[in-house]
Amino acid sequence: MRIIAPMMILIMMTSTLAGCTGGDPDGEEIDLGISDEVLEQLQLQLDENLTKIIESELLIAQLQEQLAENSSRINELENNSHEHSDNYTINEDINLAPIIYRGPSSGKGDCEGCMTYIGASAIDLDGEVVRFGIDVDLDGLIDYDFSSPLINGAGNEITFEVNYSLMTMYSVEWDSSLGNELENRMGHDGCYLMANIIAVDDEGKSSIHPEVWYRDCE
Ligand SMILES: [Ca+2]
Ligand SMILES: [Ca+2]
Repeated sequence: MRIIAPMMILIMMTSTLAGCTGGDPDGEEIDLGISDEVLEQLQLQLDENLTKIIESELLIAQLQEQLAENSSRINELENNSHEHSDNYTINEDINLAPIIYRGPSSGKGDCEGCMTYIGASAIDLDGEVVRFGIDVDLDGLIDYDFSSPLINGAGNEITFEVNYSLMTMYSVEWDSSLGNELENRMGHDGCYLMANIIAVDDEGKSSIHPEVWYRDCE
């Protein structure tokens, strides 16, 4: 408000001068040597400055309004930012389930040795797979863990270091030769066996890969 101080001086000066030239209490005019021309100039300057003051006050009011609006917008953005950071924190806490990859092998059983062969692998993007195997009674729990060694049909054993993240052929001592018969379906009969391949991560979260194998029930 730098304008206001000089303006007050101008107002005071003008009032004083007006009083001085306007006359004293006795009604006699006192000539202070200030011409009407000078007074007129001062009056013009005063009017001009008053106009500037009014304009400045209007500008200040507009700026204050803008400031309040900006502050409100800043608060809103800060709140949104906190909300997003909260969401990010929540997302960080979500544990991803393992991903199961099915290998090219079939799950065909070999009932002479009652072995089943399954090619599979599993990875956990934010941890590690601690259990990997097959659920044959469909209760969501592993009944046979995938492990070393691989036992072939002749009973020979191949020992290997188990690494669930690598595609590996596993042998399981489970007779998967029998399935459930689907009959009288207008030629769409068949014999099928269902099983679940399950991977469990280090936080206990599991993934289930459903399998349907065609079998010969005869
Ligand atoms: Ca995980
Ligand atoms: Ca089970």
